[in-house]
Amino acid sequence: MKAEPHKIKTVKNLNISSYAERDVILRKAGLNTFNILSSNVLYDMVSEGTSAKSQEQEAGSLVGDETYAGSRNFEKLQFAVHEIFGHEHVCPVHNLNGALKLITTTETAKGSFVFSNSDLPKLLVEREKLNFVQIDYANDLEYPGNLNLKNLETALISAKQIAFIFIDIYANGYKPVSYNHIKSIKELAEKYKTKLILHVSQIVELVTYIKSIDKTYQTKPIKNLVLEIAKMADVIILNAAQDPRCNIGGLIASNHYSVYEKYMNEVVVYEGLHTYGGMAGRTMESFRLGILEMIYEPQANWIQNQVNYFAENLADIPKYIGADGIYIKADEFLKHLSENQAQALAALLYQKAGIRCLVQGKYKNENILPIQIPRLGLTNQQLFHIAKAITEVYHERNSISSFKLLNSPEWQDQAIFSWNNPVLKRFNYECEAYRIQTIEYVGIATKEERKEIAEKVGFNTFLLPSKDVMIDFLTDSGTCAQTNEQWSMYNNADETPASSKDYFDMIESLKEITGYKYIIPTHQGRAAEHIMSQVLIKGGFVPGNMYFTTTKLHQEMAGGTFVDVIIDEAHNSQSTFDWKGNIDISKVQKIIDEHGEGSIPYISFEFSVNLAGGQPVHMDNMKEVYLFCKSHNIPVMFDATRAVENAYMIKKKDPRYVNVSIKEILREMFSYGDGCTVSSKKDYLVNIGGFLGIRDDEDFYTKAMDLLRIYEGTSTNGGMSAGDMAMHAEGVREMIDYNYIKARVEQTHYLGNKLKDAGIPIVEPIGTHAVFLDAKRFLPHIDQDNYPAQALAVELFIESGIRAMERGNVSSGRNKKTGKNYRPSLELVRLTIPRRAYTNSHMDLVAEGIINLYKKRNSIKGLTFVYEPENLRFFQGRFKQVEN
Ligand code: P70
Repeated sequence: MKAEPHKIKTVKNLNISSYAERDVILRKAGLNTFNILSSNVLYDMVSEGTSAKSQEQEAGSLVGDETYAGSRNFEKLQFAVHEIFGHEHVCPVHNLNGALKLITTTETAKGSFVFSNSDLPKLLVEREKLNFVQIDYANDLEYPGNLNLKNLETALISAKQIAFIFIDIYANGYKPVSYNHIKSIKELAEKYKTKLILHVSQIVELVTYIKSIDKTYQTKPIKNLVLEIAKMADVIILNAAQDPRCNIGGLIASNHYSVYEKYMNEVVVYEGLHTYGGMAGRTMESFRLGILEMIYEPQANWIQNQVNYFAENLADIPKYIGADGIYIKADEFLKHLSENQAQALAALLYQKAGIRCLVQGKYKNENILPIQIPRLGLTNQQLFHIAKAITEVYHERNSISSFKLLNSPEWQDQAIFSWNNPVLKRFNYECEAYRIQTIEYVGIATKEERKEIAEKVGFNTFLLPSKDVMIDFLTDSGTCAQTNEQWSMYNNADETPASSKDYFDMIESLKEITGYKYIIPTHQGRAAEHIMSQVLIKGGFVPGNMYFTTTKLHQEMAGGTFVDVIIDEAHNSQSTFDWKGNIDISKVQKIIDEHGEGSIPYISFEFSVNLAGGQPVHMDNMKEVYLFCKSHNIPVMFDATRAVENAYMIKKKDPRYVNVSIKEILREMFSYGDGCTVSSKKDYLVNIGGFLGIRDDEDFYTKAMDLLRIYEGTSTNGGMSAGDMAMHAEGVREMIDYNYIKARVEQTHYLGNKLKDAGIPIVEPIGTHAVFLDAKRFLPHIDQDNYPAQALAVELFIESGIRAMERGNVSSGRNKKTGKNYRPSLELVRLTIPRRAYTNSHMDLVAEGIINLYKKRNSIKGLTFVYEPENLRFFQGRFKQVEN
């Protein structure tokens, strides 16, 4: 897969600092990046313990059996280890150090030898008075971790007593060992009657590498190769914070009971009991799930793809490509420095762009600087930017002329340096301002399977099971990823039907943005529409800038008639006017001329108009409409569901607002209205919720509150849980962040521009929340009564697993009197982009799928109804294909 086989579930906001701030921070840290506080780091480029977890792993950390002995989590962990590694006896440890300690302290024959391909166990081996011997490498270009077997055998022969052979299967993170080599070493271990201990923390990365360069293994599942390799060992040690993507934890496993027994007895001295080994129950549960998940092929391939992508963007840089990132040859990068090249480069990268890389272990003059990628934690867009920063530093490398040690440290983390204060070019950060915290796997069905599924659900994308959908662009409603801050608010909420602090938090956050006196929470947007329509409409006409299904329905249920007053350009999918959401005041004047101003209960004014293609309203239009309505005593009620996207477009396109904050723009927008209904599931960054805002009309407020108590919930929750209100309060604070909203809208534009450049007919300008395919131009051979947009949405799913929504003839329904379809001017497929949930790699995949489909568009068939509900038929309708 060319994109992540998962979407984003939760995110962690990044810390963006200025060049001047970093200068101060770096000095304070003695130019040693280890000592920089994480809250001052933009990108922590270390792979250990930093990976994104799956939502299942995250959930696992809530089902810990926190007991001293015989934890359920340990039992389950044992099963997973047996299934994936084939070893029966498991000794849990608190981390990799714990594992190294056990394998060395259990060797009681002092002076016996440990032979290794990595210096990982060296310190502990020597502390235990064993002899550590690092065997020479074989200089194998593909497998630089392979040893010179002759030298190993000679060493084995000459050693009086051998403790074990230790093989790090991906030595130092960039020296992989081959399958056959491990086999040969196992044979030697048997021949010389010693144990082979494999360090398998990056075994999936090794196997993925082996598969990518060696045809023999290409078609072999990762699972099988992992099992085969692990079974060759007498003992495996595993760091939970590597391939299993946990933050801490580890284990030792073996098939020999006698070996395991020693560990089991020793584990109580250093780690804990043999059934928890220094890990919390919840850690074992996340660990277990991580072990089961890590062999998932699309995920393993994605991790490797990212490493390769990162490396490709660092073409000029002297480096090794490793298991989890790239390893810069700092001594070549900073050739002109005579010492501390890796440490100096780490300082430069932090100063440049807030990137933190580490040099760890015993202090020495280090020449390799690892730049590891937190697994699943970053997007390719971010990696691209990081690579760009590194490349810029490479071109500016001569700005540094010295990097001197000022103390005599034993360890790298103790070192303090001074330098010549190099001055670097400023680096502009233009990326998602968050990193990925947890992920949710997406559906992976084959094309053939999808074909069957589409038929089964009557060619209606609303009826597709989400588990079979790869990229879900059905809606941007309630589908956004949450931040850690939102979750912590949720967890801290006071659940009560009475007055919770969270209710007040939500209300105050919205008063601050809208400037309205009354804010009434509802469970979602249509509930607010219902209440407002019931209070304000007593017959008459409700002008609006294009209909929205639920809005119009509630107006009609209250006895009103919707009248479309959007400017004509909005109905032309090819018009490129920037403000297609504007209201044409002359159309409102016409209603007044014909029926009198008293016939209009209010004007329904939507921001960033959904069904026009996500088109914004100009600030002057809001002002003019408001002044016009005021002079006719007509209230202006906004549908402010996508207010922030509209505000962003104003900032971007109206030169008067370039330096005005999103919050101030919003305040001005809301000032041109008397109230609003909102589905908070969109711009307000929550999965559920909505509200009704009223500027100051007390009578309206009192009546609305009565209905709220009848239809929704209590007066202080409106049918929302305190947790959801707490998340909402935080969502409002986050939605006005310029970096966030910019990345959000620009992602939509990124996809739109890709399609446009490929000649795909889309609605222009590109919307803020969605890209709309123009089905009339995409499928000119299908008559509108054979629902081209519906047919296109279905084919898109079959072709590439993308789920989109029809917004055309099916959605607009039939004229009840004539029985004929309305045949609206816009016959569209909406590709709606959830907030913070997908990456630009997903956008690339979607664009590719649509372009492929466009090439075979002539083979796409129209549809007819086989089941047609009377109301909102797009939700439940079923179709069959017709011959064109
Ligand atoms: C969408 C969603 C909801 C929505 C909206 C505007 C501008 C109000 C609402 C209702 C969900 C949807 C709803 C009906 C048909 C298809 C999809 N739009 N105003 O995907 O809010 O859903 O919270 O009750 O866009 O566009 P709520």
